[in-house]
Amino acid sequence: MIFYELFLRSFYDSNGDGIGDFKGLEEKLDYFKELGVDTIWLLPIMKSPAFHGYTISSFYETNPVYGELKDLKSALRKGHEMGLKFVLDLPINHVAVNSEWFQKALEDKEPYKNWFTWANEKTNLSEKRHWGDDYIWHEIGDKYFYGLFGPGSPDLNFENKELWEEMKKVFKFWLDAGFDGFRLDAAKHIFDYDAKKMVFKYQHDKNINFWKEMLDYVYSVKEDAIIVSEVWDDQKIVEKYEGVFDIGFNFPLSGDMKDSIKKEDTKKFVKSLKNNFSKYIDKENDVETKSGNFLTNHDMQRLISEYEENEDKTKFAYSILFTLPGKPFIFYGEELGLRGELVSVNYTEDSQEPFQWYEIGFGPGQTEWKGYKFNPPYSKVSYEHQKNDSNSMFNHIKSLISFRKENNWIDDASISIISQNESIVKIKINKDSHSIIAIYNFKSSKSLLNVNKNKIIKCYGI
Ligand code: ACG
Repeated sequence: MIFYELFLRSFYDSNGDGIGDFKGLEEKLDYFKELGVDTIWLLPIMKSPAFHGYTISSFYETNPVYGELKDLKSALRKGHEMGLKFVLDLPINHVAVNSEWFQKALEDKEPYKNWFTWANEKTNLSEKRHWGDDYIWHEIGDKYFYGLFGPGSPDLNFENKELWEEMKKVFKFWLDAGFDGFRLDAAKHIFDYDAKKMVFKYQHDKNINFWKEMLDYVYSVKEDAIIVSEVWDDQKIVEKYEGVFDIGFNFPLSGDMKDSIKKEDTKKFVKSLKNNFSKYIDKENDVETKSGNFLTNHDMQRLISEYEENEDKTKFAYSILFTLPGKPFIFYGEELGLRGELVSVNYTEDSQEPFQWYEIGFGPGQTEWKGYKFNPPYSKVSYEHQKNDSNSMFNHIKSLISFRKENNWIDDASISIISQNESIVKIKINKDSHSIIAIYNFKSSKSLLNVNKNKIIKCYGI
């Protein structure tokens, strides 16, 4: 199973308004087949005032700029016929300020007013969240509400059991629409405010209890639902959620892997394999929550920008990614080496520029919802330019995907570290009668994945 994280707005525009849409998705499903990925993680597509869709104004409606529910269903149906699966990003921790739920709550209407958390005279209104420098209480009219992700997105108060039932309806609605599973946004945040002590505080046990009930319900509707969770934290916290979800993003590994390649030093990578990937080391069949392996996502800067446009490092990083057990994820456009730098995790437009179909920057289906800041026309990041160039990023990633599909046993393999020094790491990847030796050279001068017949892979670095 190879995941492709897709931002619909930037993908393919069927009606000429410059914004990617469901019909465009349907028209371009063959692109995923060509690349070789098989499971599409769609970033939020519900009604939302925000470009990214993470603040939802109605959980039961599609964003009209993307099209109608019937268009979405049609795209999913056709995708299924082609052997693709679809996972929906579902941010349920909060809603949009302009949502009917919050607007009714502001008018003190039942039951909505209890669906949010309001400050009282004892609340510390200057409390900030533990990362970054943002306040968590926001003024509106004569009230203050709790909104961890900013003034545009009041948190839902899941102390209220009615909301649990409401969320089950939301899950069912989107499963019925044809989704095969969910990417659970902000999974550690459902309970992160301690109402008794009146402070921000993660309550992981309560989160786990909540997710277990939700997932029991999801599996009762769709037995083989695919569940991916986002718990962005260090290993100690991630481990608490082991076994709750099918797949969990491995944020620590991602960071360490990128850093090692950047610094041309294996130390962090090896440390991370031992600490954050330990469930795969020298063990078999011991993994409950599979490691979701990725290098970048929509909250991060693009990989090639992280490496100051060094294409060899970028290719090398993907070579490693596709040899590791677990489930590989690729963020749309990485296969073309799209660029994008982020000034802040609160402003992510710059890593989500339009997917470039044509070298001249426009043509049928090309999205143009925002101007190019990092990927101007003629910068050789288009599909058109890369598809026939055997050395392109596109063809590198395509061959890695094809390698991984031929060796899909790697998903559930275990690894042993055979040797390591500051330049080279040698590992054995093992499952039943299969085995491969991978040699990663962090200081070499070429970048390629070399698989030879006797099952030794050499990934050269920079
Ligand atoms: C998800 C989505 C994101 C979305 C939201 C809200 C959540 O992917 O696009 O924002 O719906 C935190 C949350 C994540 C969240 C990111 C953006 N991502 O936990 O759920 O913020 C620290 C914190 C993390 C934090 C991370 C962000 O612990 O909680 O993620 O920083 O930088 C080491 C440490 C690790 C530390 C990292 C980084 O690895 O171990 O703990 O993580 O270093 O320092 C969207 C928009 C937002 C908008 C919102 C409403 O993008 O702009 O405000 O929607």
